[in-house]
Amino acid sequence: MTERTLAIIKPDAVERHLAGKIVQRIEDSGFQIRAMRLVRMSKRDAEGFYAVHRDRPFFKSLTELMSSGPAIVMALEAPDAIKKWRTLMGVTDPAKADPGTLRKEFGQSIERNATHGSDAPHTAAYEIGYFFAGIELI
Ligand code: IDP
Ligand code: MG
Repeated sequence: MTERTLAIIKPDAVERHLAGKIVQRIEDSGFQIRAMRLVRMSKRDAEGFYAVHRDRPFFKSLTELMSSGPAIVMALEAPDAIKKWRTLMGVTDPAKADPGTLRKEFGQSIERNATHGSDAPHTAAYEIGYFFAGIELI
């Protein structure tokens, strides 16, 4: 089933000039990019985006990172896009991610792990809507 997911190239990866390589991997993997924008989140924007994690010990540091510089937000489309993108990213902690995954290759720590991906259809819908108006989705 064709599906959409929200992908983010996080500020740690944009700052390290890894965006081009990551977009290349997305295209090579067969995703259609349906929307894409460079966004500088405010602290409040990042807190809203990661609201499900507000009680976690890393919330403050995570939202500081996400608002520390520009990120690239994308709506990606493919059959089974949510799972497919999470597989390409690898697990949260780069040290535990499979070889060849984006987080293994480009992540620096469990927090500075280069990319974000939605984890379920309802979060994908919410997260795509957080950054893109319907008219911006191609
Ligand atoms: P996910 O990005 O793989 O879905 P989540 O558990 O949803 O992982 O966590 C959201 C983000 O919070 C992670 O991508 C990572 O940047 C950060 N994070 C998760 N767990 C930790 C932790 O134990 N320490 C520091 N940062 C963390
Ligand atoms: Mg998550």
